[in-house]
Amino acid sequence: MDLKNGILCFLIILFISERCAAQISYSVSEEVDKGTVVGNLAKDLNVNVRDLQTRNLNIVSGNSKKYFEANFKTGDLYVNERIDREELCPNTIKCTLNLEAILSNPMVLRRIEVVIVDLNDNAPIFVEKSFSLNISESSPTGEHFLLPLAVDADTGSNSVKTYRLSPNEYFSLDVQSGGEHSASAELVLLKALDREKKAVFKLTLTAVDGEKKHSLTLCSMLCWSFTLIFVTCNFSYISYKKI
Ligand SMILES: [Ca+2]
Ligand SMILES: [Ca+2]
Ligand SMILES: [Ca+2]
Repeated sequence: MDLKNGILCFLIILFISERCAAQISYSVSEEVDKGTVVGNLAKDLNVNVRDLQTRNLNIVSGNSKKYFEANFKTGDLYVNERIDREELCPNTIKCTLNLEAILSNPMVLRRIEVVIVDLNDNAPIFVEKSFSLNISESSPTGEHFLLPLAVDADTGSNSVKTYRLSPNEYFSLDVQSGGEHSASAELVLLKALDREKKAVFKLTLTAVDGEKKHSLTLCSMLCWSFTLIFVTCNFSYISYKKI
């Protein structure tokens, strides 16, 4: 590359980098009402509100849905479509929507990142359609038994945080908190079994998501549970019940 071409490349890169200045970052909760303001574009693009129209502000994204629109009277970027984090970013912890704001005369291009904040809007569910657990009456106390995991479409603290077992004197739960991941639980035998005294145990395992302060958590706790029937003989049975 000769000196002339090198200078030309440098000037082009300088021009592009000036036009593509720092990214604008916003965040908004999923499922908010249409019209919810995300941020003020006029302020963040550092232009007068009336210039947004005269300079043909265009908001571009790679999504088929137009999740955001600009209000040319106020300069606000607002929510234009329902945003469902679970539909947009299934099985991912961080969810972002990337946009570009383009102004003409002179041309300015700014990248906009909108972080979609998760709400606890999904209850944990047990995927297994049937489950049985046969326990020998000779099992020693303290023995652990694997239990089915519940799944929750939400993420982080809105996912499965713990499990609860209906009160009984023979079994307890050993719950492994998964930190950022979903919790898991094992059944622990507390007391020696005697098939002649009691052959079937009906216990309810409940998956709990989020934190108690969220009203939706209460719904998750009450809405989903299933009944396990433990047997000490060959008979086994399970039924789901919606409380
Ligand atoms: Ca959702
Ligand atoms: Ca959610
Ligand atoms: Ca949840």
